Amino acid sequence: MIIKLPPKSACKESDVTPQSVYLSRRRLLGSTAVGVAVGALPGWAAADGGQYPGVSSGNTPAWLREKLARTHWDAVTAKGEAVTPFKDATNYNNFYEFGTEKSDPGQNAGSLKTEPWTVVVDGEVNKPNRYSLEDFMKPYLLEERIYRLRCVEAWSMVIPWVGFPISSLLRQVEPTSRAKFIRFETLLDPKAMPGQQSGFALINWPYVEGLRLDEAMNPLAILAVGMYGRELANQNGAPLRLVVPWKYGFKSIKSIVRISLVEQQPKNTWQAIAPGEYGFYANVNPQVDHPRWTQARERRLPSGLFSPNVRETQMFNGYSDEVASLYSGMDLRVDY
Ligand SMILES: Nc1nc2c(c(=O)[nH]1)N[C@H]1C(S)=C(S)[C@@H](COP(=O)(O)O)O[C@H]1N2
Ligand SMILES: [Mo]
Repeated sequence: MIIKLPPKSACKESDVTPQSVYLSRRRLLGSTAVGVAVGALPGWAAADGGQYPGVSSGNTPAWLREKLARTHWDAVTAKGEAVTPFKDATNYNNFYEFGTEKSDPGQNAGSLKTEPWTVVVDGEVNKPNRYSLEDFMKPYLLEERIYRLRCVEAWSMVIPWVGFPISSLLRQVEPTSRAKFIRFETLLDPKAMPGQQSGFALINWPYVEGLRLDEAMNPLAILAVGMYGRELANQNGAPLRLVVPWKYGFKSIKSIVRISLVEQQPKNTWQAIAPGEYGFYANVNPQVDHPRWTQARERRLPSGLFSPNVRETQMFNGYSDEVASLYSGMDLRVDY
């Protein structure tokens, strides 16, 4: 992955939405369920899609709209940190299926058809199944998780996701005693995803990611179906993506169609491309530099050319209390 300077059009820091403002807007959104007209909401809070430049999500299906309205807001937050503007979260993306420039996914992901969507759960489980997304989601209450997202390229955002813990899914499908890892696969559809036509030939499509089973069981690890109180934008991995906030962003695989419980550690996409630079664990760690750049600091977006918004990177992206015990006894320089 390549570090690029933000374009001149990048927003100013003053455009950042303070969390208090985001939260009060979001409460308004929650109240749509009890009759506030959608037209009374701030533009970005309306859950019907299509009104943001570069946001190419489809029409929110009714079942998802209903589920979103019943979200448990504020389940976890990045306290005191500003939420990244929606505009940045949806126009500065990594989603190589739609091109390698940060603006490509926002411009190209409209070709992704997210309804109907099928999710397969297979491998070492007592209850393998093939679901429509609606059935897949049925048992779970959605929660809002406001998390830091730290890309291995040394930029970061704060994004309010809506989703549910993977542990809830695992309890439903019952991994067998042989299951040691969970493997995720993105949709393979070169017609809808131009990047898969060979544009970035280094990747052996589809994109694959994985977690150790105990990592997947950690309460912070979620499957997201929404962001900013609405459905996921296509460029952010609609209609279903992984979010593991203590790991570099490439672990958070987008547009998932297959979830497999497996015995062997899966080979994830970036590890397969450059094993000396990207590992399986990919825990955010300011003490272990990327071979080509430091991981001690990050640019928190939006970050202007003349007023770079640079922060110290935190161990496990600030989630040590919740996850450090998963790695006790491991040498994180070896298992990077
Ligand atoms: N299928 C797929 N998932 C992916 C990627 C990708 O190229 N393809 N990029 C990853 C990287 S490198 C990052 S930083 C995050 C970015 O998520 P965002 O665009 O929603 O901020 O998605 C991750 N998930
Ligand atoms: Mo990334």
